[in-house]
Amino acid sequence: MIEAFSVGRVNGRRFFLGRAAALGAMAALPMPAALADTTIRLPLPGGPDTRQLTTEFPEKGALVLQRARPPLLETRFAVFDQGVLTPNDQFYVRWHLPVIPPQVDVTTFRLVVDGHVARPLSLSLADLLTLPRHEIVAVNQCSGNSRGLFQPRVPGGQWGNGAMGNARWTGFRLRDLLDRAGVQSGAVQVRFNGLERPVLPATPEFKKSLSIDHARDGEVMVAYLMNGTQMPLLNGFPLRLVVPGWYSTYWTKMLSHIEVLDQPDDNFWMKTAYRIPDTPGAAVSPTETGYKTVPINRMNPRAFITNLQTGDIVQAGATVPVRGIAFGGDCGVAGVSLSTDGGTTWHATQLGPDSGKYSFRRWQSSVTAPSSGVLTLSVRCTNTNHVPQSWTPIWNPGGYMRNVIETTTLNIA
Ligand SMILES: Nc1nc2c(c(=O)[nH]1)N[C@H]1C(S)=C(S)[C@@H](COP(=O)(O)O)O[C@H]1N2
Ligand SMILES: [Mo]
Repeated sequence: MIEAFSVGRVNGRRFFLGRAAALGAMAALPMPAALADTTIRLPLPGGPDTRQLTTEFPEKGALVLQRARPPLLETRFAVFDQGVLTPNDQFYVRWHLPVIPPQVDVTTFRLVVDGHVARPLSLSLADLLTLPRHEIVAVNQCSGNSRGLFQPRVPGGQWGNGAMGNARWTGFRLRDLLDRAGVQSGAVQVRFNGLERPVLPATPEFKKSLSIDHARDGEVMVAYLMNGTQMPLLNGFPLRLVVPGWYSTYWTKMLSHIEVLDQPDDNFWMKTAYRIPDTPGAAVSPTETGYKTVPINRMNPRAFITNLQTGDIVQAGATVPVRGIAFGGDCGVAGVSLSTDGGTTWHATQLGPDSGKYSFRRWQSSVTAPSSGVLTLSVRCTNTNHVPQSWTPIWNPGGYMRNVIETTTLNIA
């Protein structure tokens, strides 16, 4: 049984109501017959071309199974064509350590804030709901999204492009919480930890840190709702950190401990893992060694076509609607352009409503199919910091930060 909660309203203030929801333990949900044993096309260079879909995870619909324990579940790319927000039951899932609580008791749960603070705190969910409410729409993207497309191939989860999602996050600013605890002078970083644990005590717990200024910037927040509703357990119920514009490795799920540090964090997940080359665009050549590295940080711009796939067939001379999503990374989308000639000429597409600078932005356009051969559609986002996507795929041994211009090739009938 998973102890879930619903959100109610008393005296105008939202609060959590504990309730035992019969969601079942992991892997216990019945699988709709239509989806059992279904595979999906997800071709990666060097294979495989197909993947298994799973509906076996609680509160989750059909996701691409990359690994079961700890779960790595990818969003089916077709989901991104359906709206600007990624539905909670379709949102990708990534965990590092296998011992994830199958339930969280919302009445006994506490968030601890300690370390270099004047007043260490241990707060219930009800306490946390008294903090001023804050909301943002933001893209949550794994550092290794699209890693499976790296050539030469690199170790790690072989994701396609579906290790990302966009949601409305509701909660409170981290700064407001830190102010309650009273950060002391000399604080340099803030470290975050969740409820899950490794199998062996020798394995380092999953802890990530942000600089004190970043943690207090008024954008970093702790969310208790995702798309206006209870967060799925696997996406961090009951609380998760949201770090707009930064890769999701910092977005600690099941957040239970916040520690203000007066020394830089040198735990494994900061010092050794999730580091990128300190080079332009985090790119190195596959043979390069001895370069300096830094912790991965801000996201870069990306754009995708969502209504067409390579190999689709269009009629000669037809008007082809083309649409998709884009995001600026660590800032907004300035524009999305489309090219049918490999980048010699670009034309601007029409942008959809702006849901905030850290959100997906929808775009649309149409092109005329040629009389024969193929139609190649390349799409490029330029962000409001004037950073465009480029034609050269970056490479680094972690398989991080892919953002090459995407090209979809259609066949003419
Ligand atoms: N507690 C906890 N939080 C975590 C992780 C984790 O392993 N444990 N993984 C991080 C990484 S690397 C990613 S990509 C995102 C995935 O978020 P999602 O599962 O909600 O899509 O969670 C982040 N937060
Ligand atoms: Mo990740």
